[in-house]
Amino acid sequence: MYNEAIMKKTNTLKKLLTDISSKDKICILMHNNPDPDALASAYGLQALFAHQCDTVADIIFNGIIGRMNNKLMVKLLDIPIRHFSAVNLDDYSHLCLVDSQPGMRNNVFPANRPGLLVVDHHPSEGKAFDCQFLDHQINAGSTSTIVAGYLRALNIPISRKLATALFYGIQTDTDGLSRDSGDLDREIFFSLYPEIHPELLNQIQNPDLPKKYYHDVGDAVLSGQIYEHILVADTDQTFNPDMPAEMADFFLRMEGVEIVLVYGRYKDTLHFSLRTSMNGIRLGGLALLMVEGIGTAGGHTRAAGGQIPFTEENLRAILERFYHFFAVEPGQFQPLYS
Ligand SMILES: [Mn+2]
Repeated sequence: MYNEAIMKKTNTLKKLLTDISSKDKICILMHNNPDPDALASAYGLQALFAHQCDTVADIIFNGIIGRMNNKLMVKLLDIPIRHFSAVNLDDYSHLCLVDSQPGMRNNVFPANRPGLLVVDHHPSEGKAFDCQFLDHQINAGSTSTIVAGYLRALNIPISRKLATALFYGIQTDTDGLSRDSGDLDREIFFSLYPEIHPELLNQIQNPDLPKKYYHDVGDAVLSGQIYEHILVADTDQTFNPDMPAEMADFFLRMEGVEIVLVYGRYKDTLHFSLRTSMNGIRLGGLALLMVEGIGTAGGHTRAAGGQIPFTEENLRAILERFYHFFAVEPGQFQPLYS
């Protein structure tokens, strides 16, 4: 599992961490509205600092933990997170960032501070930043894979709850190794499996859902429009900002559907998600194109998403760009449910 490059990187990391002591205050920042991969990789880095530096690093998030699954993950796996608004980053001697990079619009990493560790697998947005240890593996299916790799290489014990978190992080980011993943993801994923807590994982995967959830499902189904293999749906006002992503996954399972766009409003923000089962479309790039000049976006080849301030004009703009990208017209679409 551990080729020379990984060992070399791990040794560099180990050396860097010898300069950190229990007196240092470490902050592990995740991207806004953290997903399971961000949560798990932050949790893993916390274990790394505890073991190597005998210090308790704080895990900080901004935005919200939206999805039921993610809320349960935090609760059941005892991930100790703090909200950005409740801390002052100036109080920390060292800042780390996982599942994102300084300068990206999906995080609140301060522009005037250098990073200690930055670990990510998303394509760079080309902005330079200062950091002591950068591990940017674009071929990794998840940041959890990279962090679990450090723990393994340094023989750091992984608790059952941490193993469950890392396993779930890889599972969700790679859709069970079926998307944007490679050999290292596979090896780490299977090596973690015997160490997870299956009952807790099952609860996280199958949470109780509020009535409002089914209301949003109804809106999405009733609004669905299909043309050939493309489906577009509107969840309207949603009870949480992850509903478009959840509905996009749901619609991608429909026979014959290979490209999905779902959007919906949460408070004053329009959230949208893109999914495809096809090869050769770079949805992350499409998402950036759709929000150009109006919002933020990111993602991978088969899954991506973004946020824009909600106005009819902005909504029209992102839809036009989406239709234009696939060279289709809204008028060609037929209602899914009639
Ligand atoms: Mn990730």
